[in-house]
Amino acid sequence: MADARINPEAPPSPEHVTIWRKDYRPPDWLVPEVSLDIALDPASTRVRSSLKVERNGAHDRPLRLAGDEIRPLTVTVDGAEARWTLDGDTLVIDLGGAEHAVVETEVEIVPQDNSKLMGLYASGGILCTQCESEGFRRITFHPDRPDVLSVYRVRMSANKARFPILLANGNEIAKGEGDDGTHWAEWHDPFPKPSYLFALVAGDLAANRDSFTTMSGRKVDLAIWVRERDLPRTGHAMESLKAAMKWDEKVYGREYDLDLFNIVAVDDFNFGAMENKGLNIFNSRYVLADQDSATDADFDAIAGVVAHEYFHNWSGDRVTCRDWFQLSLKEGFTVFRDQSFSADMGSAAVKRIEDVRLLRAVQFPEDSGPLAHPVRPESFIEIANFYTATIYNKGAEVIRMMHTLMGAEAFRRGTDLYFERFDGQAVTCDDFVDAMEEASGVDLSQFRLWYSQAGTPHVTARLEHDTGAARATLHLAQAVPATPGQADKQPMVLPLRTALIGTDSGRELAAERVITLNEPSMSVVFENVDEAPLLSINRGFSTPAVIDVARKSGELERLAQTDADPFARFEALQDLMYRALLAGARGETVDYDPVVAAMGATLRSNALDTAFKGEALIIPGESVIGDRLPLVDPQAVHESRDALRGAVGASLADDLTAVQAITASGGDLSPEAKGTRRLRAVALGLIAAADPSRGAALAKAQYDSADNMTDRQAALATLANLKGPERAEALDDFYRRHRGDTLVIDKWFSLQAMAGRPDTLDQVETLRRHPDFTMKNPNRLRALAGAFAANPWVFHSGEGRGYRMLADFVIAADAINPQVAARLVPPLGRWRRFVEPYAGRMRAELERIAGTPGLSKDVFEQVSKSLA
Ligand code: 0A1
Ligand code: ZN
Repeated sequence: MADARINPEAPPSPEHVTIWRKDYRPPDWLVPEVSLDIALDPASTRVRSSLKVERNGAHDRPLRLAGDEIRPLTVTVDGAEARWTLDGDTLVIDLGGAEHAVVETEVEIVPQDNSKLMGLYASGGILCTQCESEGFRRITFHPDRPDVLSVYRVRMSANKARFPILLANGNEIAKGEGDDGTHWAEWHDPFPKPSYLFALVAGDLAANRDSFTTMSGRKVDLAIWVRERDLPRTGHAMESLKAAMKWDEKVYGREYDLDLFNIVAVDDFNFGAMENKGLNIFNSRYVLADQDSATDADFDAIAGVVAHEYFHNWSGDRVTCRDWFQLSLKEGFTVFRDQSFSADMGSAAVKRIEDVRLLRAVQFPEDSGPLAHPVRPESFIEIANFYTATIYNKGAEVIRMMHTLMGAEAFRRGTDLYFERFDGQAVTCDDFVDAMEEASGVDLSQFRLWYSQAGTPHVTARLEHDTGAARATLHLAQAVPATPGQADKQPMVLPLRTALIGTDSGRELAAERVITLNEPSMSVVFENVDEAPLLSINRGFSTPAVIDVARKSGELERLAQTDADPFARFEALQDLMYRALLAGARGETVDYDPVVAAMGATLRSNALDTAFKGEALIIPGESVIGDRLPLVDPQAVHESRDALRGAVGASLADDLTAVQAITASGGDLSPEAKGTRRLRAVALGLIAAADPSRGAALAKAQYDSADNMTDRQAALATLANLKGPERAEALDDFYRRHRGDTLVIDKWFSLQAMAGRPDTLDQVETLRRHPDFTMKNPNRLRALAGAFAANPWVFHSGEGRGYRMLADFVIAADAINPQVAARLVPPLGRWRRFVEPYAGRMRAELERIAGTPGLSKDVFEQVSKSLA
């Protein structure tokens, strides 16, 4: 075949090129049908593909099919030998003047050697695929862009004993036995889809089967596929799936469309899970759970991720993205949908607090650092680097703001119009906003800046009260900071849910309303304010902004006690904590009394539920404290936080001891029971901060008597921070008890890497050599390297040793799995935020990574942008 190549010497395409949104062009060729014939074998898989292609518009350009680490064995066009060449990894086929053709190729791939976990790979004896964003090109030659939609027919064959189950998208239409112990199955997916939603799975799997009857009365078969021994841990995922199916019918009017919905759990997976049409593939940590192995947070995460992937069936699969710059079209919207689902299933207040905590911990730093990018980026080198908190979580906040601005009913009219108008199409964020605007009648022209401007807006607020005139005036101003490539910003649309509360009476002086700040500054007048008012602003975190309020003395204390909005009440208490924490970090003398009093009142309040108390009493972590300082001295932040924890633990010892003693049955997953366990954990940590030996004794007792992983893990986390014999005893016991249980052993690694101890870096080094440690498994790598890098005091300790260790992890992991390696870079990328000598040492490690030969484009992009 080689002699048919037009130019066998064509140079490879340059690596690390920047792709721009402005360069988008519709595809030259469409592919209405794809037919695959795959002979599966971990050591050598043959993929024969047949593409029906159609010229798209009038042009004379050849067909270009993307490939990645594959070589064509044969290429034919309409059954005859083709004229083709390779441009780097891209297969270029000359189709002459044909308007359509059938293009067939054959390649060989080696799934067992695929350590990048993109394309077809092996995970613990299972063969599975991951194609988003650009993995399909590692399986076969294809345009592999989301605006090329095809109907897929897939025939798979494999050894029947090793791979008794063969799954793909859609429905199974035929199956049979082959020669030499093989069998085959043919699957057909009637819904046209982009290649990133293609999936297949082959393995020795058992199913938890159930069914769901849709609102129009169709029965859908549901199955969760896992290893036989994991079947008892699939119940929660199945219940979550059925609840999500029902919720999407009720809240969005969306019904499932195939007769079958499969979920498969694998241990080796780069992200959380994947919404392949009719065949979702999951990281096993988001499927498997029981009382003994999973915490409440794990149970909640499973429900959230199962729902997220299911919701993608409409927001992602039926209506997909035109190009990868539009990623937030499906991700922001789907995160908003899964957040709303989880809020409806449990405590809405707690869910909102958790979502905002995550946004502030991950997205705000991203938005103010070297990797800041708009919700709809303008360019990228490696799209895998853009599965970020900005695209997902800030993207969800943008959708939430539309909901706030137009109200639930108009919002639903908008989503109905969006789904109806764009069903079966690949569209843009602007298409979404157009539909919302049209259906609601709300003008969203200025609002669209949320898609194009990066950076977290800063709002300043000051409330004036004229007692004589019984009038209050709220003065608001906004500024959006400069971000890489965007020096000047326009004023944004910031919906601020606001109310005024009587300082003495606690009554509502001005009912809650949405104030839309859309000018650089503005003033809002409230009449009939006959009492000194407290300002309750940005309730429910209605705008993802930093709000700086000029507060009178005592105002936060009053709000922490009286605000009727639980989120605002939480914020007031947090702001009191920050006041003490920041003063401490600046080396000022701190008055702990106000914050201790407010926390005590919260703890003792009869009006507040336990779940809320558990959240509200969490003292902010070192990283988010640092985010509120002009420059960070990690040691000073650590000492300040320790001091506050010690002061609270000592002053509230009796109250804390009382709540630490209250237990909830391990099998009870109600918000109240989860809240009880959460509050216990928070109390235990504070008690130990003030009195380590008492803390150790209580933790040991909690560990020994725990009937669930939440209590056990919380106890172990406290012990892991402490000295004394209980620590090693409990860690050893935990390891012995859960040995071989991958997901729980991940916790064992993390807990030690998260410990706030002077010798934690030594422990991380020891754990790196532990026989259970492997960099090939992304969960395990994150459990160790990701965890210690998220432990600020430890990461910044040892005169740069923590940075060196992280850089070593990045360099070693990059040779195995670039996507996962690249996600370890951001902690070093924050170097500009730190005082010397920290900043220089962090930068030096980024430079060392940058100088490593053969760097992937994933790590190259993160590191070069962090240094720029
Ligand atoms: N669409 C998935 C996220 C995802 C992206 C890439 C992956 O492989 C590298 C896997 C999953 C989601 O939002 O759940
Ligand atoms: Zn998603």
